[in-house]
Amino acid sequence: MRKFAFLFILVLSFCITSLIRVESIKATDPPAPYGPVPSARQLRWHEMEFYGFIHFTINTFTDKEWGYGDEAPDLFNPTDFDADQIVRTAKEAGMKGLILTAKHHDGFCLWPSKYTEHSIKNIEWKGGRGDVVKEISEACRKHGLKFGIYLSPWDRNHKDYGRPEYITYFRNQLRELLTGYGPVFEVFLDGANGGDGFYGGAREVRTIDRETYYDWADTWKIIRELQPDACIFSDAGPDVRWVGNERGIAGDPCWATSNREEFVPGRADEARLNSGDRPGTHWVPAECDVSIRPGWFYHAKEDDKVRTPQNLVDLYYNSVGRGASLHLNLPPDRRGRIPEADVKSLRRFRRILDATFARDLARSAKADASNTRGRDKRYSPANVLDGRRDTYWATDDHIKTPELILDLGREATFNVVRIRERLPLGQRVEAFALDQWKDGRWVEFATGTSIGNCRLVRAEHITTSKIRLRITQAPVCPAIAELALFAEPKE
Ligand code: FUL
Repeated sequence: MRKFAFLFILVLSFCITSLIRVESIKATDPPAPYGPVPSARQLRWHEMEFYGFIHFTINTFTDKEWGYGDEAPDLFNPTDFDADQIVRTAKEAGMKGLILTAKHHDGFCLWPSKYTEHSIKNIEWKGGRGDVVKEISEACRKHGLKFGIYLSPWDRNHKDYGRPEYITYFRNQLRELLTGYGPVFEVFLDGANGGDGFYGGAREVRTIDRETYYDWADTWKIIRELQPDACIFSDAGPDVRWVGNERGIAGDPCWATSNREEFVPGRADEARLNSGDRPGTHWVPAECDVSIRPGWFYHAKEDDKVRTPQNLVDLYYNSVGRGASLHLNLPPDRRGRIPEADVKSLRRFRRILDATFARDLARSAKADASNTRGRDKRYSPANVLDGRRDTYWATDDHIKTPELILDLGREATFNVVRIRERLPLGQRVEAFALDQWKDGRWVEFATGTSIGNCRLVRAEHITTSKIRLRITQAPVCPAIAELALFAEPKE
């Protein structure tokens, strides 16, 4: 009897320890985050990927890119302003938001600001009751686009520009824009600053100390207080950085991290902004701002210089496809509408992207990996196939250069591979390679560096039944949220 009891206890304790072991395998902790990680507002911004810019002001009517600041307000006189047409065009192009130049360098305000007479409230258009900021922000809400503002720090009209009083003025205007027009997803703070201007009639050159004049830390606090979800854009972030050029081309690599404290808005190393800093002190992803025409504002002489659909598609791969965002400018014409040529090009661009990304050719593949973290299903290689950003494949901590194979079950033809990392765990991968199964062996067809939010590898069309992702360099184990295959339509 005693012997039986002893045996029973032995079996029971064996079962309990095995259960605990199984439990501990199941309860494998996620990998520790590596380096800087994104904030909640940055994560929301990453999901947007593609949004628009609207440059519209007196310059549209004077055929200039930079107004001097002495323009008569009544020059602003759109003949057929249509906020709905502007926002619909953006939406049909696939944009997730729109940022409007509420005030450009010439100082004219597209909303009836209390703090200046140089605004839309003192013109004949709409009897002085017009408000472009209101109309565009409301049309954005109606069509489900997020709304953002551009308020030029440089103001060539204002008499106090260059003196402390102007900072109060600038901040008052920020407050008006951030409280009167609903939620704002991004505040775009331009780097162009200081030089000659009207300045209330002084007509002189004024320069400022870019480091101290705006007391950016306190100015940014106003944005945080009034619109905590808004990302702040400038050369120095703090949330989103300029990509270092206005051609819409992110670096390769383009790290989402930057040593942002080494930059000042309006004074930055463009090459470093283009590639980011690795490992970097902060998460400050890049935004590629670029215009669909040569200028930022509408000029009739550029009507035949609208970017082609294929050129826009290339921009998409060179920005979104490198982990940055594409911020594409659409300048309304003197009617106050996006011109037909631009609309046409955007439609075709959208059709190409839709045809490409409509179907992930790997969706029903079988995924296998050289290692799965704790052999736990939560980190299964199959997670790269479910189209979600919050599930991912990860490996044990000491496995930094694993591989993942997708067996497509049949031959498929593709030329685009999309890879995403699990962003809340930081940017982990430093280099990777892709192989196709060809004539009974693996053949490499692409290599790359940074992944981050999105890496689009665009290759020749490949027909194969299996592909392999090899992580070839990483300081820690990878966390891959997506591996997907697409085919660009052949013209
Ligand atoms: C530049 C400005 O000077 C241009 O006019 C435009 O607004 C562009 C987005 O930023 O720095």
